[in-house]
Amino acid sequence: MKSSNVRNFSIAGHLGAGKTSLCDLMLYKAGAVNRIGKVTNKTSVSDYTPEEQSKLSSIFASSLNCSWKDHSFFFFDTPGYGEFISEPIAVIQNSDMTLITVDAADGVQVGTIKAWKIAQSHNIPRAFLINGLDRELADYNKVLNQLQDTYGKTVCIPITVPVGEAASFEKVVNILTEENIPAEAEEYKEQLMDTVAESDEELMMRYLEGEKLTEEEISSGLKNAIQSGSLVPVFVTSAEKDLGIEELMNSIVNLFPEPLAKGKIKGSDGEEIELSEDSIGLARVFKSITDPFLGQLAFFRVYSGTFKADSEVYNITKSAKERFGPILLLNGKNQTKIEEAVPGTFASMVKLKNTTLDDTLATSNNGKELQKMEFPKPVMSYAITAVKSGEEDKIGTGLNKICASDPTLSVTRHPETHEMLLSGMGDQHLGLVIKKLKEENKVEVNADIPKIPYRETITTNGEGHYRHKKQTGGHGQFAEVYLRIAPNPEGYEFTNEVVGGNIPKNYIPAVEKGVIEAMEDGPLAGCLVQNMTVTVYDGKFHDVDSSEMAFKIAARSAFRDAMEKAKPIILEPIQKVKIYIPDQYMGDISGDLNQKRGRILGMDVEEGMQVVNADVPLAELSKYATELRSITQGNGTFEMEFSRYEMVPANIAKQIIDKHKKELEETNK
Ligand SMILES: Nc1nc2c(ncn2[C@@H]2O[C@H](COP(=O)(O)OP(=O)(O)OP(=O)(O)O)[C@@H](O)[C@H]2O)c(=O)[nH]1
Ligand SMILES: [Mg+2]
Repeated sequence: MKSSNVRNFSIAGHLGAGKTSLCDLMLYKAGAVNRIGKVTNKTSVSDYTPEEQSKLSSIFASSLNCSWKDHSFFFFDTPGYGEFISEPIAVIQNSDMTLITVDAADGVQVGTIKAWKIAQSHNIPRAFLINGLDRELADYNKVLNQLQDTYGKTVCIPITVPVGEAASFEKVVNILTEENIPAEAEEYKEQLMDTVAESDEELMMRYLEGEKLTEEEISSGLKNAIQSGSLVPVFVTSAEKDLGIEELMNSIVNLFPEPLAKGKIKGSDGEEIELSEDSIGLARVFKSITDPFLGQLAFFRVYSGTFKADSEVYNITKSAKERFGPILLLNGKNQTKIEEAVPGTFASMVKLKNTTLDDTLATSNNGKELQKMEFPKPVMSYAITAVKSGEEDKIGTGLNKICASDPTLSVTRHPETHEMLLSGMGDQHLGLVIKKLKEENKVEVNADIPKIPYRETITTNGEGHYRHKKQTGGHGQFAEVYLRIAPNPEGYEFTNEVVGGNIPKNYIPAVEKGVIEAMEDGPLAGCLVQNMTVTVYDGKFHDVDSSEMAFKIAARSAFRDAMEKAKPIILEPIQKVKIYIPDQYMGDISGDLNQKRGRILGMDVEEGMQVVNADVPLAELSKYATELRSITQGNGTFEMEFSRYEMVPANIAKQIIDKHKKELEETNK
């Protein structure tokens, strides 16, 4: 197999646009399967997991391959559902081309825009596929215009077009190769020929002189423009009526980039690495799953050189040797073995000992590490607890194992609330993790809304004093501390202004320790106290009875005394939120943000979508992934990150304080 005969691509786009149906048809046309798999009757090669079959929708990216006209296609079908975004992100970043599938009735949707953004931000060339030509409400021209309005009239140009009456298209033709093309396609053909001519002066002369260019000349003239993103070819199909599939597959051969076309890739040190067929083998592990039959399965994309089955390879990231067994090509869950993998191959390997997601594999230990992949931050968390005590460790280990294969998942122990947090992209994403955790580990867990890590601070200066004195049996305990606290927007600072040795120097660290301990358990609601300068300025000690412990105790109480006088308040985390929604939901979204005590900072239009930037308290966002989905019927997404702490309004502060009091009473009972 030669790399120039490989076509590597990803299929992405909005939920239900027909990606998986298209994949099943391509596999059938290419003879990779004997029967057409169908999502709706649970026979799809790509949607093969029980979860996908019960949802009738993709959840995981699936590896697929077939041969077409002496070319090997390596491609991945990805889910359109927004919460499983890590799947298309990992795949798109590692493909040579992204085919963005758009529904012929619904047009550009949030999943379309996401797929475009991911590909564009990684300089991955793009093509559009308008699928569902047969749908009752399909409007090819409207969707084409919408793509052109959004991404450029001279950028998105059809290569294949439907022929016939709008309501009953009977075929799809390639406007570059077919003689009889619809009148309106002539204009596109001219635009394409101009692009071809621009790519090469000699071609330009011959074209201007009226000479007919060969299909090969035309496609090589278009490939550069596609590679650079200045041309985004638009195809059209009906996966239901089997229209335009072969035309699309022919264009994949003729127009999609060759794996080595871009010539280089970024290394982890930011330097470019040259790619070639015969240099050191380099591959990135971009997906890793635990298969019930095969065990740990690492999917990798070969960038350079050739990997051979049953050979020694190096994990550059981990500086470790690995042993390759047979190289597997997967079609969904069906595997075939190959002897070697050339640039552009999507292949997989079982039982690698030291390899995890995003590692670079090489055929020599001189290989350079590839740049790390990028993923969005989680937007929703659950606090996970064990139903049966004693199972905490098992749960932690199980969750860590699941999270290792999905970069948009994380398990952390919150340093302030001490809860075990499972974070991800939404309730369905997290629900799937919990289901898997229960099944694989036979444990029972509770998943609750996490506690908000409120904080406390002061609004004015305060003075505190405490004299700790105890006489018990032998020698007693004695320490006395005077301190001042003052608001400090910069953070925490501790200063010592004790003179005359009233508190000897060696006890000052104990005083600070007492203060820090007290700051971890604020007086209002037991939260972390922040933003103040604490100054110890006087005290008393006793030769025999003073000790570090005594000074710690005195400092803790002196600090509490000062806090009471310094008008303490509760602070809450405020998140910076960016929401993407279609225009028609603007009213509902801003109304909802208002109710959530949010502040809209600005609105923008990006690629035909409304973008709302707002500051919203974290306490109001614990279910936002779910709420946004229901407000927009799945057509909105959002990102968020921590911005700062702000004062909680009085009525809410009261609720927090009362709740804390109750909890204290409960534990003291
Ligand atoms: N009428 C019509 N229906 C189609 C076409 N393509 C797919 N469908 C149907 O649309 C539904 C969704 O198709 P899928 O192929 O699962 O769509 P998808 O893009 O893979 O969806 P996700 O994986 O959930 O993002 C299925 O019921 C398909 O049978 C088409 O061209 N015409
Ligand atoms: Mg699908």
